Amino acid sequence: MIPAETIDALAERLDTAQTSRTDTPSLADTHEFGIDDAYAIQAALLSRRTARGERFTGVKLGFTSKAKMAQMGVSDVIVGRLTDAMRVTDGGDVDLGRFIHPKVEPEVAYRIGRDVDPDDPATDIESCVDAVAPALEIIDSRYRDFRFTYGDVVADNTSAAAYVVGPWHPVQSVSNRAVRLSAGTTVVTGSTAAILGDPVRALHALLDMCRRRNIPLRAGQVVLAGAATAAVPLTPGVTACDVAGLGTVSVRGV
Ligand code: OOG
Repeated sequence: MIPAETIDALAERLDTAQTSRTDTPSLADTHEFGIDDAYAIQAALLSRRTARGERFTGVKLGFTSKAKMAQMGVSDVIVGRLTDAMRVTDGGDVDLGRFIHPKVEPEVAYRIGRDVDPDDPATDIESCVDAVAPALEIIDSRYRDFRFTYGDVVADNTSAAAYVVGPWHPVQSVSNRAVRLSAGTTVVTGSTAAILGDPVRALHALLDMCRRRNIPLRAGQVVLAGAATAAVPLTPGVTACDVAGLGTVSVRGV
């Protein structure tokens, strides 16, 4: 592991990049660190935010698509944390000035219905989830030009920046549902099958990550299961995501 003061210094660098909306070069350009260090930097970064009064509202998974894993040369998902400062109301406005170079991804969200004990081997993650919804995730890498290594992106809270959750539905299978993202004149279509083959697999991958990375999951928290298409730039105007059978979630960039 790299020294604790280096962990803190790198967390501060990422925090400042976000709060000042100024990108920063890849940490890996100047530092050698492993994936455990990267999660320690992420935890230090989130501690700075909770010290400022932000509350955890959930978690997100990344690299859940084969294309993204192949692009990054990894075979594992990544996990980041969501806070109340990142939550945007369905149909609400989001100030684009908050971000450096935001992109948006269509997703599926699950709601945790009761606290999850990751250390209990008998935990059945599917039975801990009570609702499912269409969602949008806004990603905004703090790194220049979205250029990062696997460790970099984990340290940077997996590029998480904001999220919007649409109408909740009783939990059900959402495998192979058509997904449509419209952002200004850009329309992309895909399927929930892009999320590890079936978004329910994201829940199992998440439980495994929570065990390995000591991340608690509490009743009421949200799980963003991963992107159903490639990310597109978030631009002024309405961006909407429709997931067949779950309806639409939208946000207006201003
Ligand atoms: C990293 C985060 C990607 C996903 O769904 O794979 C992500 C990035 O591309 O900035 O959230």
